Amino acid sequence: MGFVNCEVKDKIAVITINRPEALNALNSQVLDDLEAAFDGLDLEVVRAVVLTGAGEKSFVAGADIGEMSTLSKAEGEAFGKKGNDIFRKIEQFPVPVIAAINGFALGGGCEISMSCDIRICSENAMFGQPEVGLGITPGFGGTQRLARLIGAGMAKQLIYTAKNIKADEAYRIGLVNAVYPQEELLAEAEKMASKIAANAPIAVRACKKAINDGLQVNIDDALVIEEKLFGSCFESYDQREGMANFLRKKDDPAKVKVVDFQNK
Ligand code: CO8
Repeated sequence: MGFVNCEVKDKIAVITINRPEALNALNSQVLDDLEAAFDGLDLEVVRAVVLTGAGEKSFVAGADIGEMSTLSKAEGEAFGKKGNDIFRKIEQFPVPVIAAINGFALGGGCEISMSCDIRICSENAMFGQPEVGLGITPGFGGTQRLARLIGAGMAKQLIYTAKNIKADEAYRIGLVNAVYPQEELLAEAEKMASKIAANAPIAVRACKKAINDGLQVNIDDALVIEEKLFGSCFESYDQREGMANFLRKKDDPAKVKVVDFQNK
């Protein structure tokens, strides 16, 4: 599909932004292709998604500066909304999305990674919000998600100075969960995705929703959200079988097996 490749194997989808000649910069077509790739996933099958960029140099080097350079105010706002809508779709995607950041994650590249559930990166990764140096704001969610992820003080420093940071600094401030050699990154992302995919899918989805929705409200309302999602797991095959397996194990350790969760 155009600028985005999607491969599904063993319950995991790997979505690759594929515009390496422009360091995978996000133009309107890339954004459309990305949305189509997520929309096209069969959630009866896919239990986790890995999002990465083509090549060894860049994850995503930002929104396409050429395309943005002549926009009017109204067009700029519309372009910001287009990115925000798609990134929000990724953030709210029913199954977890892991960003495997294999190089530059600048501007919209850092922002798309922040709409994913988990970020891991290669040693050559570089993060930053260079927008104020271009005369704009981080308009694909950067002013909101960076502060929520790493705290307002550090987010303001990165955004106001437009200074790029390397992988080790991104790890230190909690922007990424782990740093790997470039050649190991995708395998590590797929390994993590497989681990997620082996757990009860209804429960994993409920956890994502509980964390995301709960963070938007006060703690009392958040705990009600948690209670409802906790309750929603019961009477499922996966809950019955997951717990029965534990009880069988107590009864007779030889009876332990890996539960084949069914998503039902
Ligand atoms: N947009 C368009 N093209 C790009 C972009 C980009 N963001 N980044 C790289 N490219 C292109 C280059 O133009 C070049 O193309 P060509 O070969 O045709 O000249 C090709 O990719 C390779 O790039 P370089 O030759 O520059 O590669 P270097 O290794 O020398 O440099 C850098 C790599 C440091 C990553 C450099 O390319 C760079 O600084 N890129 C721009 C990074 C940036 O500023 N990103 C933020 C963009 S703004 C943004 O993302 C806003 C998001 C919010 C939007 C809100 C909407 C209103």
